[in-house]
Amino acid sequence: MVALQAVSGQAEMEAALDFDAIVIGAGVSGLYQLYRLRELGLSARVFEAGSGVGGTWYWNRYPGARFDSESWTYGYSFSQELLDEWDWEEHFAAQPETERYLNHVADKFDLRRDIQFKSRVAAAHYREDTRDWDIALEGGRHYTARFLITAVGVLSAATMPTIPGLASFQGQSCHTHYWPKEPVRFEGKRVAIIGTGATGIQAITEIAKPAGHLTVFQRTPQWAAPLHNAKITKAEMSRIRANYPEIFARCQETAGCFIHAADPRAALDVSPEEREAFWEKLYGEPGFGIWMGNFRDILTDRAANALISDFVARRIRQRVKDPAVAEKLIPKNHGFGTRRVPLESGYFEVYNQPNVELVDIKETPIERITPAGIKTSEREYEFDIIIYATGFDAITGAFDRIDIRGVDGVALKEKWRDGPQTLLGILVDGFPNMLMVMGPHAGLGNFPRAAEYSTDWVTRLIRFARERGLTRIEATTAGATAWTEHVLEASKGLLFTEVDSWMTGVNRNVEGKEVRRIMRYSGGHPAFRERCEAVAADGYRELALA
Ligand code: NA7
Repeated sequence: MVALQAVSGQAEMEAALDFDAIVIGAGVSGLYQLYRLRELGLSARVFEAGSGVGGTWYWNRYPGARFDSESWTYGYSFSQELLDEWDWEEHFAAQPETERYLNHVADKFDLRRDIQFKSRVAAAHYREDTRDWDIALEGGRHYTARFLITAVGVLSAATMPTIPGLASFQGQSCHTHYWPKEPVRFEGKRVAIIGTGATGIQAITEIAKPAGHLTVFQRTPQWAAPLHNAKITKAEMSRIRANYPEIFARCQETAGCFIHAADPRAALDVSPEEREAFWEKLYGEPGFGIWMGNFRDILTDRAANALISDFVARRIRQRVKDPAVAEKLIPKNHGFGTRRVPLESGYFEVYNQPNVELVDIKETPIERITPAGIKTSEREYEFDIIIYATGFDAITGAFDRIDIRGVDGVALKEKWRDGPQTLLGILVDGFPNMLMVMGPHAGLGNFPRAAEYSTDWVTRLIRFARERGLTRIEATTAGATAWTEHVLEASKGLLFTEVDSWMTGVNRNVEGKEVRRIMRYSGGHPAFRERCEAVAADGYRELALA
């Protein structure tokens, strides 16, 4: 009797809400989360800042944008019908193909009717008396929901450099993330690009082809390696389709949910000849094998890391004709794989073209953007177009840009000032009923594989709560502390923690993001899932449920 009353009380509370759940973001994880919430019979609304679905694949339309995951490992695995009907065109699909795929998913599952486009969430405040979230859009409209689900992605808060004079430039300029839908014409144009991360490297390679003249402003060179992309033939697609169960099973076994798993040998276990032959093979193969399928110790052992770095440096020297330019393109301040390895399709050869110039801005720093172009400490350059490939306020940036407040009005941004604290990258103590799909301290890697798991875990938790008439789900402080400590422990000994990059949360264009932090779980996906399963199997004891 008591239980029945509790449930009917809950029904009244739900009726007063606009939605059972509000999801922020209609990208890879937001779309799938909506699908799962509908299956549970929940009323849900997705707020999406863009005018279409796709998140990363809606925004990043710059020339050359593509993922470095094998396409056939990137698609959703939850629907056999979808797997049966979708043919990937390339082994590593470019942005237009992935955007088409995500639109196909939205249409197939009729997702659009619950997505509100051009709706950027400005604030989300938890209300203890009603155990719900009050969500405000830019422009002022408010909505309420029991659950707030963030599906905001990890690289969605783009950052412009803090260079004086940015607004004074009279030509065209754009951050790669906000690339226009209309084609940009480069023929005969003097083009500048600032930034040589994974994005800059893709964009430079494509824009160098049509541009009249391209000047690349490089602050830090990268250990880029070949992608080896190719079209997928009909016969290959049939083989892939027949192998989907094995492909997805393989992705479940590897640390990063890719098909590539570390070789069990240490680099110094084998002879120099054997090592060289193995690295030649990896350098000639498609995808992230050279990073994730390499000897097990290249990312932990300094000597092994120095050897692979030397191998890749030699390849760069072979590919770039001017030895002085080649030296500028070889990283000196970090070893191979300690930052995200950009995969490229002819990037280094671009510098053999007569219309391409490399400016090392460590030697001659940019002083300001001028109405006509860019002034370095050495000279002034004139441009028609300036492209900013300057990256993102990664992982926590998208959260920081929303005024998220939990119990007693505590701001999430404040709570995470010295680094994220979460339970499983999904829950935060003090922020009841907020669930993060692919939040900080979750495992990164092949995004959709990890996002599907996170979404399913979140969905199971919501089902558990609703079946029991629970209206308040929160990580306990002990649970969040234990997970955060585990995340920090798992990153010990990994060389990437000694290097500034978006993976260690460093972005000097953003105040407060100057120091390195542990932003993601490095223990590998099998261990991550094991921990998540243990929490669920234990009746969610690391959560306070009411
Ligand atoms: P990244 O990898 O963060 O790269 C940003 C680039 O922009 C990098 O070369 C930076 O140099 C450069 N940068 C940033 N700010 C400045 C200023 N103020 N002046 C000069 N140069 C600057 O972002 P991406 O978009 O390339 O890639 C992000 C991820 O998206 C990628 O890893 C994929 O997973 C998808 P720095 O290295 O900091 O010296």
